[in-house]
Amino acid sequence: MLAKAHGKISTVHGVVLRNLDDIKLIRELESDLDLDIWRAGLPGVKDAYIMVRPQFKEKFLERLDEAGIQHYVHNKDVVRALDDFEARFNQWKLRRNNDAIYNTYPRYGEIEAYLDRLGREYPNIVTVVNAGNSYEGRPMKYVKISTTNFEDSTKPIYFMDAAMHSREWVTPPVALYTIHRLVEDLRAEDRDLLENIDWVIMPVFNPDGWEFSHVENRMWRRSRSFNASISPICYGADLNRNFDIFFGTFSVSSNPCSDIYPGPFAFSEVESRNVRDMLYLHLDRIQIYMNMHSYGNFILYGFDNNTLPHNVAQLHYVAAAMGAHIDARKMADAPYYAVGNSNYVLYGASGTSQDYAQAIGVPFAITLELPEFDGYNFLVPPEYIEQINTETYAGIAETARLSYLFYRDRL
Ligand code: 0X9
Ligand code: ZN
Repeated sequence: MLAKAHGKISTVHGVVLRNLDDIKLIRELESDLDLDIWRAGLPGVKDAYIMVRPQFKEKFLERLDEAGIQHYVHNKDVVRALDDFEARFNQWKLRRNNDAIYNTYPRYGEIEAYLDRLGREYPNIVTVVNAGNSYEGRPMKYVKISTTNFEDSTKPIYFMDAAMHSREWVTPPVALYTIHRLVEDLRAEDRDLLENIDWVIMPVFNPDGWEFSHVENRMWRRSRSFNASISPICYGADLNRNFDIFFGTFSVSSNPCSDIYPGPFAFSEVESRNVRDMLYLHLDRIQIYMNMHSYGNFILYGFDNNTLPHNVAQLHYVAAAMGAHIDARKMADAPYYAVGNSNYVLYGASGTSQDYAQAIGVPFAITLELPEFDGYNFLVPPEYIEQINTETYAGIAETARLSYLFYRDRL
C-alpha cells in the first residue's frame, strides 16, 4: 500500500537549533534540497526533525557541518516506521471493529456517512452542508450545529477544520469527537457550548489528499490537482500556502513537486476556495477560526510577516487558555504546548488560512498543532487518539466559552 512512498523516503535527522540564523538556514535548505520538515523545532527547546531524500543527504549534512550545527539520526528507517504504523493500525481495526468513528482513522466515505446520519438523527440541531466539491469531485462536507438554525445573530460562530494536510491523521478524530460531544454526548456542564454558540465543523479540508494518504502514500500532504503545463509529474499544492495573504513570499518553494509549493496563484486550489467562501459566508459572526494540524504541541496566531493583529492581547489570552486547559489533562511525559505568534514560535509561512482568516476580520484565528508522542510524528498510534481527543476537547471548550464572552463586545 505504501510502496510509492517507500521509493522516495529516506532518513529523518534531528537538528539542534541554536538561534534564528539556524532556522533561516534550514528554511533555505528546505527549498534547495527539497527537505520535508517533520518538526520545525524551537531553539534551545526542541530540535528540528528533517526528513531528507537520499539524493540530498550528503549535501544536507555538509551544509549543517559547515554552519557548525549539531545533528544526529532521529529515524534511520522511515519505511519501517510506516510499516509499524500500518501493522498497528490494522490490528486496531480488527480489534476495535465497529468502534466509534472518532476513535480511529476513518476513510472519507465513513466520515461522510457519519455526518449524514447525524443530520438525519438530529435534524433540529445538525445541518450537513457541501461546501463544494474537491478537485477529484468529493463533496467537502461540513456540519452546522445550532439550537437556533443559525438564525440568532447574538451568537458567535466557532469555525473548525482539520486535515488540510492529509497526512496529519490525528486531526479529523478531534473534529469528529467535538461533533460527537456536542451532538450525541452533550453533558450537563457543556450545555452552554451548544446553546450559546453556532458551530461550523469540517473534519476533512482535503478529502482527495486524505484518501490518497490511505491508499497510496501515507505521507501525502498536499491537494491532488493536476496541470500538465505546471508539472507533468507532480500533483497538488500546499493548501496552507494557497490563501491570498502574503502569497508566495516566504516558506514556499517554486518547485511544483515540493510539499510547500503554494500553487501557481492564490486560490488556485478549489479546496482553499471553498473554505474561503465558507469563511465569507459566516464572517459577520465567526469569532474563532481553529485550523487543526499535527504535530508539535503549538497554539499559534498571526501574523506571519513580523506584525501582530491589533487585538493580540485578547488573542494571546484565548490561545494561552487553550494551552493551559489541554496541558492540565496531558499525559505525564507528553510535552507542554508552546503558545504564541506563529512566526516567532514556529516559523512564518505565507498564504496560510490562519493569516487569511485573521486578515479578513476573524478576531481569533488559531493554528493548533496537535501533540507528538515518543517520536511518532504524523504516525500517531491509534491507541493515543482517545487521549488526544479528550484533552484537546477541553481546550476547544475553553476557547468556545471565551468566544461568547468576547463576542458580546461586538454586539
Ligand atoms: O507549515 C504549516 O503549514 C504548518 N505546520 S505543519 O507541520 N502542520 O505543516 C504550520 C503553519 C503555522 N501557521 C502559520 N505559520 N501561520
Ligand atoms: Zn499541517
